[in-house]
Amino acid sequence: MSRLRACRSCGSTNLHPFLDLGDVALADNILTPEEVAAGGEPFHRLDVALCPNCGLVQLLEEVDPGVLFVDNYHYFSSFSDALLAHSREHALGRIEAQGLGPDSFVVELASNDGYLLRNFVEAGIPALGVEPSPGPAQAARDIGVDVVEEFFGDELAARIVAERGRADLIIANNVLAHIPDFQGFLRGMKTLLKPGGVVTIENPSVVELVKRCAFDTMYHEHYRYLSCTSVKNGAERVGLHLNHVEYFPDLHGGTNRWYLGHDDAPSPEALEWLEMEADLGAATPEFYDGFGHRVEQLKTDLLKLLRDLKAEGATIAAYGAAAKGTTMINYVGITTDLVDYVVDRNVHKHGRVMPGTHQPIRPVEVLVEEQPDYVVILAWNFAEEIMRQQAAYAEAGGKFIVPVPSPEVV
Ligand code: DWN
Repeated sequence: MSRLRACRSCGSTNLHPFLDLGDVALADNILTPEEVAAGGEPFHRLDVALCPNCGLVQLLEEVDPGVLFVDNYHYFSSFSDALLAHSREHALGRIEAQGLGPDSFVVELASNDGYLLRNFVEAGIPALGVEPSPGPAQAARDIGVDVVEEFFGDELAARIVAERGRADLIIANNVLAHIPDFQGFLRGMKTLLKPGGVVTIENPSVVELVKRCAFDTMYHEHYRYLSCTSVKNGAERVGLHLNHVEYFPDLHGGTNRWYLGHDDAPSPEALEWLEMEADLGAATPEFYDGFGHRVEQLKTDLLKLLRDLKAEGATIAAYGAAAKGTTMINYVGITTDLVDYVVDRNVHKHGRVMPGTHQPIRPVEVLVEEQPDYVVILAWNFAEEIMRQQAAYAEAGGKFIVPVPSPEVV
């Protein structure tokens, strides 16, 4: 663990802290009850600052990625039908747009369980995943995806080029925020990308995060919170250029897809997004000041709602042992006297407990079996999918609580 002294992108030391969530458990450190009883569960300060020089929002306390993404990391992308559909659409779109075929080469950084590369493998297009977490990496191999089980950076990029050549397409979904060395990761992309090739990067937008009060998407796995502005500035520092921007409002609380290339050829959409962020002041302290007060108000409102319901004798569970769920329950203080357990479809999480507050994680079928009066949807980014899936629970009288942007019983 280390405290940040200078911006991870431009090196400026003029950082502007704007949110402090206190000591929070590690988001995906999903322990067994025995591991909790053994003691030593790590908690780290979760505080965030803006670099006004380049617009990058970043954590001030960095936890070693080897601690975050190896032993107890149980995040598997394929447990979301919506994400699988979204990823397949992107893969097929790139195959068509770039005319990818058997002589092409596609690399995904943070390829997880093969949720996306499987589409290229099925199309007969040579593909390579880079995934440091052993569980997801093995799950990818089990479906025929070739994986390098390492962290990506300058050195691995050069090794891939030497062994496999440069890539026509590099995909990096929900990973540019996940590695301490922001510029080294981007330099690796520059090295690996074939002339005329395309990099696509997906990540939740920090602008939407602030607008939606989605403070719970801040956790130690996310070293930074990205905007078109900060991605453009970071990319240009290594000789890549932001050439196009797409937006997916319903994915992970509002996700941008940024297209980078060796050439500087911005589309009208890219220029519009950069202008919109400039008009909002997304790289200025004023845009972030006041966010802390809104977060504190959400905490107060959610705690009051849960305490009032418990005072009425209600039973309350939660849905989604999500990383964002860890920040929410730890910062708000949703202990086991308020929420009894958390359900999740990810079987790798069953029998374990939520980081920090230690609610048991159980199969989703429990909701219909035990019919708690309320279910807090911690994975609110999938609320529609989850409520559709749990229609039987709702038909039997169960009610959902969606905590973001402000707590609401639906
Ligand atoms: O950056 C990251 C984001 C993109 O994904 C990663 N560092 C970790 C992860 O964050 P998260 O865990 O908050 O993401 P999810 O995908 O919102 O987590 C959803 C949780 O809910 C997973 O544990 C799976 C579960 N789930 C479920 O039980 N039933 C999800 C769906 C859609 C469902 O129907």
